[in-house]
Amino acid sequence: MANAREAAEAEFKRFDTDGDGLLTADEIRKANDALGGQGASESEIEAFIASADSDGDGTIKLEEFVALVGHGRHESA
Ligand SMILES: [Ca+2]
Ligand SMILES: [Ca+2]
Repeated sequence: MANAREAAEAEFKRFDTDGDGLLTADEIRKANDALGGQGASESEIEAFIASADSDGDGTIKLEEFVALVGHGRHESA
């Protein structure tokens, strides 16, 4: 599913506001606010990171993000 991966990469770049190639909790919080404005709680953001952070460094890199959202969970844009 190349399209799903491309969409995930584009979304990752949109989330990664400082462009360092890693999503931090702060960036995820801002992205979540921008997307839905549902005001995710700290624990929800931590749970999201924990679910994606396969190497356990506390941030989400592109391949971790793609692995998470590339499973068909991503909406076609
Ligand atoms: Ca970043
Ligand atoms: Ca990680």
